[in-house]
Amino acid sequence: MLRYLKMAGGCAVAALSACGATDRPVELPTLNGRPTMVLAHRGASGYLPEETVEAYARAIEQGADAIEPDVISTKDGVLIARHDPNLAFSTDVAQHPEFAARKRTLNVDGEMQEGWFASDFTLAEIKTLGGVSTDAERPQEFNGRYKIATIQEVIDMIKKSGRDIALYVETKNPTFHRQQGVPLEDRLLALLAAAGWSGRDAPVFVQSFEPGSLKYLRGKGSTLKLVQLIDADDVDLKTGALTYAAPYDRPYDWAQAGDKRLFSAMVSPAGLAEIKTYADGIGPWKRYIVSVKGTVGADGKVADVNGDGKVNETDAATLPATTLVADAHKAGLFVHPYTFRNEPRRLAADYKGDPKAEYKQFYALGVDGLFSDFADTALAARAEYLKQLGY
Ligand SMILES: [Ca+2]
Repeated sequence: MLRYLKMAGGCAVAALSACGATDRPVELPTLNGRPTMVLAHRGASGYLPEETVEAYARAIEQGADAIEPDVISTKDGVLIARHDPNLAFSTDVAQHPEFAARKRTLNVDGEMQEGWFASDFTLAEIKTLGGVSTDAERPQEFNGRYKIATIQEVIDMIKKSGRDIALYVETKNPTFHRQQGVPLEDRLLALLAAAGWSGRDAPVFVQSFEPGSLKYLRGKGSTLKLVQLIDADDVDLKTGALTYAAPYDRPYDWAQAGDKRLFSAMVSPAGLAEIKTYADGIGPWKRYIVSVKGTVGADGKVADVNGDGKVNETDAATLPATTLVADAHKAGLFVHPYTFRNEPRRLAADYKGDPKAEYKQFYALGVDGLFSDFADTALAARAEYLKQLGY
């Protein structure tokens, strides 16, 4: 296997003959030996309303290795970047009286949702909306100012950058989109092919929680790099065990087919071998790799260790890493966990409020990429990690 080797002291492998005898090669623990990729989750979503042109532009400026749009469809079949088909979650649609009558209740992956759905709007209509922050504790001053990006616009931004940046798309709610009469996969393949991106070496990753979506793409003969996402509902802070509750218990296409397995089935050796038949990598929630556990008090409840009145991961310590990275690598699958964030309120206690500590832990564990809302911090941590190794 070709390894990405550099010699301590900054001597590259290509210049091996010119290196001194004291130089030693450092082998990174990733599947291909290259540094972990930093994947800008929904663009620079820690700073700006997610999945807008501005959020992707910021992530490109930050130097991300890939930018991640979720893919949903408009009524007129245009693929746009948005996490949820329900526009109420991430746009100012509720402030547009001209669309008031468009509000309705719809079944999304088994959950009845009230709101405005992208599949009821044309692209021209959606372009009149502004993106808003989906996190009340992040900056709100940009709400409504930036337009929703189309996937074509994101592709154009990558090409215009002239840089080696990958497009990391997720087919969102694929079964739902088929039910709405606007299936995603063929349109996505056509869009990518028109960009000249159709082969294995294209700067593209396609991820999905639904195996059926990835299998459909493979069945169409696509050799693009495909990534099986692996979710869970939460962590039981008493034990560190992952919990499973709908709709985060299993892929929706499994639920539809009566397949009773949970997402957890995907991380067993048999599950990984099955994924390898139709995908190239996995995108697990990071707690499948490093979970967290709180302190149980005399009352049998998880203690509010830092005394902030809330019981959450900031009161919990990380557990030893699982074997998932090694197991997946053994199966020939790369590993891209999600989602890494800067806010102290989201960090386990032993990172002591320093998001770089969490990144460095995962880099050392050999993850091949990671999704971050703050690509700039992930990149800074990577530079420090590589420097420590002599790069
Ligand atoms: Ca607390």
